[in-house]
Amino acid sequence: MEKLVSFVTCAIVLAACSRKPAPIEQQTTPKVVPADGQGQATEPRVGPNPGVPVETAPPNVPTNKPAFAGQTRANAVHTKAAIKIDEVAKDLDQPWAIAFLPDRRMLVTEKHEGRLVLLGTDGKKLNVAGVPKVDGRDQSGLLAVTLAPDYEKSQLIYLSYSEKREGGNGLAVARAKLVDGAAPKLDQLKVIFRMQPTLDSTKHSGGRMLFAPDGMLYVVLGERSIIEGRVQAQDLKSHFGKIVRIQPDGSVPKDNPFVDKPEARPEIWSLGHRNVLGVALDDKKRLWVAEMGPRGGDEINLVERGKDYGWPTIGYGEEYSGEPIHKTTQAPGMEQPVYYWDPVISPGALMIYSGQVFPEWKGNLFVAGLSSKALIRLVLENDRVIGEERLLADRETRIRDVVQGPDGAIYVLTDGGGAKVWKLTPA
Ligand SMILES: [Ca+2]
Repeated sequence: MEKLVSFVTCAIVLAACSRKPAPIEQQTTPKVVPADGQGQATEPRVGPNPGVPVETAPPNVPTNKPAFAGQTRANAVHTKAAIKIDEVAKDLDQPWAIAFLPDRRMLVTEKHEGRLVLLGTDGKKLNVAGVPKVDGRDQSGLLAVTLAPDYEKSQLIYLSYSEKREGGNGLAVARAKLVDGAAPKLDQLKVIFRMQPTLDSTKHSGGRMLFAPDGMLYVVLGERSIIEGRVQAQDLKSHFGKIVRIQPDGSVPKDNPFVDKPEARPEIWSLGHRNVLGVALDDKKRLWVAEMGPRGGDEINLVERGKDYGWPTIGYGEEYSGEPIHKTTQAPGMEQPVYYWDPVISPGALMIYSGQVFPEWKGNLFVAGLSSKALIRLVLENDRVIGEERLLADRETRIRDVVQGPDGAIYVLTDGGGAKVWKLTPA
């Protein structure tokens, strides 16, 4: 049996290796394959050959120089094995996040309508009743869903969403008991956190959440996009442009970095973020984020306690109008991104692979690419990016979320109307 397996593996690797690489200029326009074939193998090789960067377009801000070698435009790497893609769900409406239940059903949020969908392993959908009313305009609505670490005992789930308030809106985090069955519903719903202050903006709420091994919940919070919010990313009196760390009941952990500063909001863990939309832990349980930047300034950051990630003082991008935002790309007391993209890829989510199904992907970062319409793979060594790959680019589809399933397969949630969930396994 072992021999057979290794023969099959070799055959796939050989098949992949014997493909004649196309000239670079042809590969930058990837061939389109039908997007809805069940179990169809896809050609993972999109983009230039190894040894040159994946990104070939000119930067928006060519005067900006990286702070260290490899901070941007890493050389292309290619996955050896072909990938099989199975469509496991379809017809989702503006979905934002997926979370697996222990029995491998999925919870999916639908942003604009504020629907929480319980997705069966057969693809059948049930709407979960009792979701709070959301402000579903523009980038707002029902955002992330996360299970409590003790879900099997408590049945508690956490939702982040934009809520309408007197004088504007803001992100809220609620937890509730998921009552399972033919008519699933939420019970004992309680709001445990409210982003402050209230502001009238439909953009940059952040919203993704993650439980750390110490039981604390990290919630990422955007800076609301408008200038009035943007400047608060450096202000400890505001939650805007911060990552917060709270107890599962919303209370403040005593060891948070700013609890002794009377003027600071005590939930703050890190500051100076624009619009973090991806969070993941690595095998050392460190917090990595993917941050939606301005034009020419998407970032990957390794987030540490109490540190300042620079926005809007420093950065690598510019306004959408082409006007400058930052005077400089570096400043004392402000952290450099591990990696940045100019032009941007528009990260929707971040996942660090730790499964057994794709051995060659272990420890790699996966970014859901919205405007880049790809699943972006980053290979790291000593906390630096040494390779980049754009997977699924042949599907030309915006990708909103990416998670590792309990089975070790990778699940990709596409964006917009008529969205799908794809399951990725080796072909
Ligand atoms: Ca930054």
